[in-house]
Amino acid sequence: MFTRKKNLGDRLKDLFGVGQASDSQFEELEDALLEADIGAKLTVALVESLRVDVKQNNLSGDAIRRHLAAMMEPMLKKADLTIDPLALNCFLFLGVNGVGKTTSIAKLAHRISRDIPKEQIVFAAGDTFRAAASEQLVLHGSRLGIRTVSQGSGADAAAVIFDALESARARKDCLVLADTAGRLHNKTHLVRELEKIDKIARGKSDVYRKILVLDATTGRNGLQQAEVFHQAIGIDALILSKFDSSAKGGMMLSVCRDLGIGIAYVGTGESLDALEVFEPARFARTLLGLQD
Ligand SMILES: Nc1nc2c(ncn2[C@@H]2O[C@H](COP(=O)(O)OP(=O)(O)OP(=O)(O)O)[C@@H](O)[C@H]2O)c(=O)[nH]1
Ligand SMILES: [Mg+2]
Repeated sequence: MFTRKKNLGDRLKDLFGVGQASDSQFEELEDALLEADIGAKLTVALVESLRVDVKQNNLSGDAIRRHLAAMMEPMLKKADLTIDPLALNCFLFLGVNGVGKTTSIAKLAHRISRDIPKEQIVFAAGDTFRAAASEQLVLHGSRLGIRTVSQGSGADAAAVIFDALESARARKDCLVLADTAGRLHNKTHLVRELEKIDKIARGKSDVYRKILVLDATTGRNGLQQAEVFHQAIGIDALILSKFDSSAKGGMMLSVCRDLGIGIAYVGTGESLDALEVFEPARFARTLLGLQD
């Protein structure tokens, strides 16, 4: 199991008592929000307006945290990843090394296979950079009963995704979940490779979504990752992985607000079941340690 560091919720739990909130309590709140990756500007703005509301409404104790959660909720955006059952859908998974792309593909397939026959779901092993990457996806596929299109390491990622989409079209499959290598975003030639994949996936599918996976434990760096990928090819939805191991994830407020991208799912563990539909209210409450 994880050794949980003292996270935002734990820090805030006992911060505000029954009496009037003091300046030092608001300072402590500010520190805690900063440490939870909320970002300096947003933290200051949140605490400022919270101070006013607390005074005006005479809030104390847990009511302060609940109020803060309600302030955060509209800053968080929900992304829709609805699948058109009569079309060929393609979800392209992006993200830096080790964030949880491949695991998220398996989790999402597991989830979706409740609604769509797994025979109509295909994995595309587009991470051709690492030798073991295709095998990892093939293994997930065979456990789940899902076909994987792969060409092994060193192959052209765009060609693998092309093949997967062509065969899916021929077989009247419904969904292609395409993996990519976790290093595509910051070198010019690699961005060009991403653009090539993007063009093929767009041209060969009816519904196409680019999903960026962000690791909750990487903190503010997640915002930079989102900026880089969004600028390179445009991102439609986010998956926040590893929200279980730290319950850090405050940077998602900035990602939603600054980039206007919504979150579709939250990964809460390594098992196939550990993928939850993102709900802004629930997320804000979890972040602040308010889960029921
Ligand atoms: N605790 C926890 N672990 C996760 C979660 N999602 C993924 N992991 C773990 O994170 C590690 C990396 O996951 P992968 O899915 O291989 O990540 P990736 O982005 O495909 O990595 P590369 O292919 O190397 O770029 C694995 O050990 C996963 O089990 C999650 O939501 N919670
Ligand atoms: Mg992978």
